[in-house]
Amino acid sequence: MAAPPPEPRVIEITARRFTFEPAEIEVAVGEPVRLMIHSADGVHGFEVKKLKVNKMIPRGGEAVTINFTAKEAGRFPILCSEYCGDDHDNMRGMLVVVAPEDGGEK
Ligand SMILES: [Cu+2]
Repeated sequence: MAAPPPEPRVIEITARRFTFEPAEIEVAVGEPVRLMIHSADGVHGFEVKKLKVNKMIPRGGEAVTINFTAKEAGRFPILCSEYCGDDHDNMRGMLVVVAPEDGGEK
């Protein structure tokens, strides 16, 4: 019998002027991840240039889902890609992708 595909790990993120919460997200290379991002105020954006991710986060709190599996380790800045006010340029987060642990459980 075929094994079912692995369930992604769900990470909830809140975008609000002018921050992402949590500001730093850590995932592992090869780990399927589902980001569920919602806005606590107006329109924001969620962009990770290196992963070619760019989604508009609407006002009203409805969650936007982004599924991805990181393929390389590193630190990837998260930007707000929709102008949201005076401190928009400082609205930053960080996606930290770590190499899979050696000797982990199979
Ligand atoms: Cu913003």
